[in-house]
Amino acid sequence: LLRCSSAVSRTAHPQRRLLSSSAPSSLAGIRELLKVSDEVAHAIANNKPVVALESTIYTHGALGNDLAREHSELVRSHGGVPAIIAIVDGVPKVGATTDEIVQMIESGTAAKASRRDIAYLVGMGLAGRKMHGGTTISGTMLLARLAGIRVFGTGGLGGVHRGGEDSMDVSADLTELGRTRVAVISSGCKGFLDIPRTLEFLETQGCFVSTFADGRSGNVDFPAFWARDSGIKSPSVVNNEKEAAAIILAQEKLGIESGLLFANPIPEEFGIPAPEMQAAIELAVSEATEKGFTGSANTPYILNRLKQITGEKAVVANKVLVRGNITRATNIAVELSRLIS
Ligand code: PSU
Ligand code: MN
Repeated sequence: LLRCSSAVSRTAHPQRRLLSSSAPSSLAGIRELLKVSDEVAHAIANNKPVVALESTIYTHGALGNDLAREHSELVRSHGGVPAIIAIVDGVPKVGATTDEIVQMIESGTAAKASRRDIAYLVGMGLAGRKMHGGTTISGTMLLARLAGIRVFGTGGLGGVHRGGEDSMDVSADLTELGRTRVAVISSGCKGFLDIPRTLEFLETQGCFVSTFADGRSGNVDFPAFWARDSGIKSPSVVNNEKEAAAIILAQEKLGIESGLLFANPIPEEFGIPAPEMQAAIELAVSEATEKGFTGSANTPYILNRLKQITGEKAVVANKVLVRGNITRATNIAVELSRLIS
């Protein structure tokens, strides 16, 4: 019943097979240009548990230079193969090295790359102007899907910004989740976003949203990044990684080409209740508006300001929750491999 025949079939030409059979036709054009590392291509072709990692969190997340290496080791320590996704010197890569990520950070010039930016950065690279791009959740999903990767662990999802009903600032992460079948594991989205409207938008987009119950019964909230609770009920819950893997596989077997969002609340002892963050968030959001940090510059500005205002506690919490999500993502990928083989 659970046998699956798409990207994971064994073959003598893993990379060619992978890139010709697994990608939705709308992404066909980028096949020639995408560089999948040998390790990741081999892992995908042999149904090993591969976990995609985004690079905006490294280039624009204000969390330090060592994070990519720590995340890669974390995936490996749980039996997975990490696939860092980034545009390095104009080349879209699945399986970028941690050294490449450090170079991107140190250059100080990496662009934040969502779906709309990919052709620009790659095209400019072809024209001889080589630029780096830290891929957001949307950019990472697109390239992961193309390579045949099913699972992606990260920190916070973009969303509908406060006042988004007027500004129309709605993250491209949400439309990507409507059109690209990759499972994203995050801690929900940050409290500086409009969480009810974000969930409404995801429903309209046809994105499945579920929260890990962690033994809780009754109402389970969709989490708000540092806070386990948001006051908004999650549309559904899952109890463990096996269930998550089965849902991902069902989506694939049904041929439903939209994304899945699994929300994983921050561990209780590291959670910072929303009221504690409230004042800092209000300040950062209003400063961003005053100073004109809108559009794609809004999220990085707010992330950086919150780090300055709230200090180490919020940074530690941020790092802890990302690690929790990447661990979950790896465990889900391991369960998926078992279901498929
Ligand atoms: N939220 C965080 N940390 C992040 C991001 C969001 O708590 O690093 C990044 C992710 O890469 C996400 C992107 O995909 O910001 C969303 O940006 P925007 O709001 O401009 O769509
Ligand atoms: Mn935006």
